[in-house]
Amino acid sequence: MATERTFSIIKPDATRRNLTGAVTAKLEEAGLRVVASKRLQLSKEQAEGFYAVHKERPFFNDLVSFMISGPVVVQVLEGENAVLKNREVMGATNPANAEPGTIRKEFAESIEANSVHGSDSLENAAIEIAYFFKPEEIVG
Ligand code: RTP
Ligand code: MG
Repeated sequence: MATERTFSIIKPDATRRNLTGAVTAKLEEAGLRVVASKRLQLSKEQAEGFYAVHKERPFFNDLVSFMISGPVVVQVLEGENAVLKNREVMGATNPANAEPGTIRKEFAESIEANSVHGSDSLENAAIEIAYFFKPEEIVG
């Protein structure tokens, strides 16, 4: 097992319902440690850049609008197999398909307003962490 860092976003549907702490508790209960965290209002340009891989997808414009509809909390999570562990505790993209006990099963409103983002690979985690954090803002 390897100690990894992954990147998480608590999305606007969750901050709006004051679920920042509840979502973070789920991450911590899964064995992940929050080693960096900040609350941000994303600009349209920031959201478009972050989700650039999805720019040809039919849901891209709606996704960007949703992600700038309110504050987000961006976090760096550290732990054993953090990338996979975070994906497991998040649950499936569509909350209807998410396992019981996962963040999306308990909190998500819809396939779009699904409360959290998590990096899908170690390589993307490094890119996404660097998009939002300077090295000195991360304290392991
Ligand atoms: P994420 O990137 O946010 O961690 O979620 P994911 O890997 O589970 O899902 P992905 O396929 O990467 O999609 C990114 C986000 O776009 C929104 N989405 N909307 N309307 C739709 O059909 C649809 N599909 C995806 C969700 O907010 C999803 O998390
Ligand atoms: Mg994704």
